[in-house]
Amino acid sequence: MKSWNRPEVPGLPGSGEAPRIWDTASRSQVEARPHDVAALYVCGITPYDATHLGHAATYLAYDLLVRQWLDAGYDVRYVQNVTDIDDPLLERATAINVDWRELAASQIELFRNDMQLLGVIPPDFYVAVTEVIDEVADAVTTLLDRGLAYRVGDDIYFDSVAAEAASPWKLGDESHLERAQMLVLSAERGGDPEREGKRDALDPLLWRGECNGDPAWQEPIGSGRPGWHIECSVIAQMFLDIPVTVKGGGSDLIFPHHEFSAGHTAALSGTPLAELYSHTGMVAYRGSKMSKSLGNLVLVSQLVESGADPQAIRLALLGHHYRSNWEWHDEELAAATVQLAAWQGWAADAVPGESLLLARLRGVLANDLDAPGAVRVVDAAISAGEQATAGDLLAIQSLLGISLVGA
Ligand code: 5CA
Ligand code: ZN
Repeated sequence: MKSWNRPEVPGLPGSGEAPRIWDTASRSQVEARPHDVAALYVCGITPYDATHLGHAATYLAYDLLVRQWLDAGYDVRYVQNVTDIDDPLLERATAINVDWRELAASQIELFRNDMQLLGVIPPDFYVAVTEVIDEVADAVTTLLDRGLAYRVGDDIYFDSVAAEAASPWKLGDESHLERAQMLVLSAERGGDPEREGKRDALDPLLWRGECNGDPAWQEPIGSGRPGWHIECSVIAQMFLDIPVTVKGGGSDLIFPHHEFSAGHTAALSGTPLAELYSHTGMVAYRGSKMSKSLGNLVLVSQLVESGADPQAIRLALLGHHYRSNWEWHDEELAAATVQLAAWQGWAADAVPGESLLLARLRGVLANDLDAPGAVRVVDAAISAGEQATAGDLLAIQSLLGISLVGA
């Protein structure tokens, strides 16, 4: 599928370092040092109610990671999926009486526009699940053949216990959750621990047999559609060498989604999915996590329509560390607009010359993508009366994605 236009990312003098990123699995900061190409897989949207500021903050985090890798001289291969067939999308389409394909297409287009406005680096491969149904069905066949999947009625489930015995994967290695917590989260996040006939309550669905007139694809394993975790496992393996350097997404995906995507991948390939599992914090609004199901959304497109400068939205988001859980307040946009104007005023007087800020920016960003620290570096230079240089503006554009050149 087409993604969106790439922002200009100027090359900078010298080179930065591979960043140290928090790894959920090892519970430590790990240098995200690619062996050859930096391979990044980030879980994409389920296309309805896009693009809220929580989505934007998550994709901005991985945009910063890509910028760090580019600055360190690595080639990057970035893959993002779109969950364009899943229960919540179908439910919404039914509720508003729109064809699910139309709903998905319009929301994906909105997301592309928003990402482009925010200057987010696009994935090299932007892949919808509906583009890879045959490959998902093949993977499910392989798991069935290996005795790592089983049927319950027309549905097919992953046999977690058998997969643990047959692969390097262990349930809980990534999330470190107790089984009781896993059962609760599974029920909350699309799983069905109560379903009769499963070998283990946590076993996730790989293939949903056709039911209730829902969309279905005719495949040798039966007519149906993919489960959730298998899509990211299959797309990652199709487009990237496994293990990928970083697998990313919001912290609401740690369990069950990322844990089981890793399980499916290990069961299919014998190899762990990723070297490093990275997760972003959750953005809240009016007291709760911003989410489609609660409806407490602030959409990028609405802010832009009401006159916000997308660069001010970006700057507001950069002011929060990607791993923190934080709450959006309406005043943040006004504050970031003032801040952006101060940066632009400083930039307007730039003189030719190298960047005096570059080393400082590289230093803070290499430390787990500390964007708030990088923003403070610029603010401090401005308050200290440091003269802007052309090099500073390029450094800010390249590493933070805020373009002050010609502002
Ligand atoms: N399609 C699946 C992933 S395969 C999905 O979770 N889609 S989503 O539309 O619900 O979320 C898209 C991305 O935004 C995910 O990485 C998710 O973790 C992240 N996300 C969702 N809500 C928030 C939030 N309030 N704050 C930060 N990130 C969020
Ligand atoms: Zn995913």
